[in-house]
Amino acid sequence: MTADEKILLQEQGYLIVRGVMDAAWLEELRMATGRLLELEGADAGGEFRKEVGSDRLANLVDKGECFERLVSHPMLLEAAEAVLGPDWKLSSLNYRAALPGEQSLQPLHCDMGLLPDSLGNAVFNSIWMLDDFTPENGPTRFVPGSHRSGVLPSNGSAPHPDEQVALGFAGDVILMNSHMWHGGTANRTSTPRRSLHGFFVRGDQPQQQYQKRLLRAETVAGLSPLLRRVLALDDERNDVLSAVGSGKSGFLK
Ligand SMILES: O=C(O)CCC(=O)C(=O)O
Repeated sequence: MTADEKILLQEQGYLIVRGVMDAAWLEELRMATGRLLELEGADAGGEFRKEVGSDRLANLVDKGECFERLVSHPMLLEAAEAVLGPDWKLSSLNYRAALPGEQSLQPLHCDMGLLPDSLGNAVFNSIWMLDDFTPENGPTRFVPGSHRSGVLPSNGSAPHPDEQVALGFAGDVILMNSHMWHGGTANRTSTPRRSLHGFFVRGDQPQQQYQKRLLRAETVAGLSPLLRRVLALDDERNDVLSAVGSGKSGFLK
């Protein structure tokens, strides 16, 4: 990331990076998520939560090498550090597809319902576009600068006068300070709008999905030192945090 990109992320709260996933990786991610949706059926997303009007998958680091590659992407880690400082960790990797037919807006929210505190920012998110995000197919909406407002959105279900939508092409990635108010919109097309959410928190916060408990032994055995660091597997704070509140979330993520 350039210094200007980091400043944009800091100031407006988000940045859209073009063409991060090439055609082969995109296809791999689409195939893998499609297979998992079929395989998991009604249980899909169950390690976290289900949401009316969307397909969800959770705990994806445990479900394929293409996902491990995503959460350890150097640009992603640099952006997480730019927002959270050096004490960051993966909170979860989930899939979300806005489905045709659901007309309501997902409420605007800050991830985990958190405001920045005396230690700074606590949440960072990235949205990986597996399809083009168009005005019609349920692109993410957000209120630029709201991460510096010091308050949570009060009527998140309504459109906000200052909201914008993140448009882009399959392969692009939205990086965001997820104290910035954001949410999903309605998909008015006939096909799902697919994405992956790589969500990070500051080290003193619980992981949404406690990786040490959720990952199978065979997954853990194959992890590189970098991935162990990303997942904070050797960080003992997680054992305590998970006992008091893993999965805590003000809204979704
Ligand atoms: O998929 C999107 O456009 C955003 C979804 C979101 O913010 C969430 O599920 O918490």
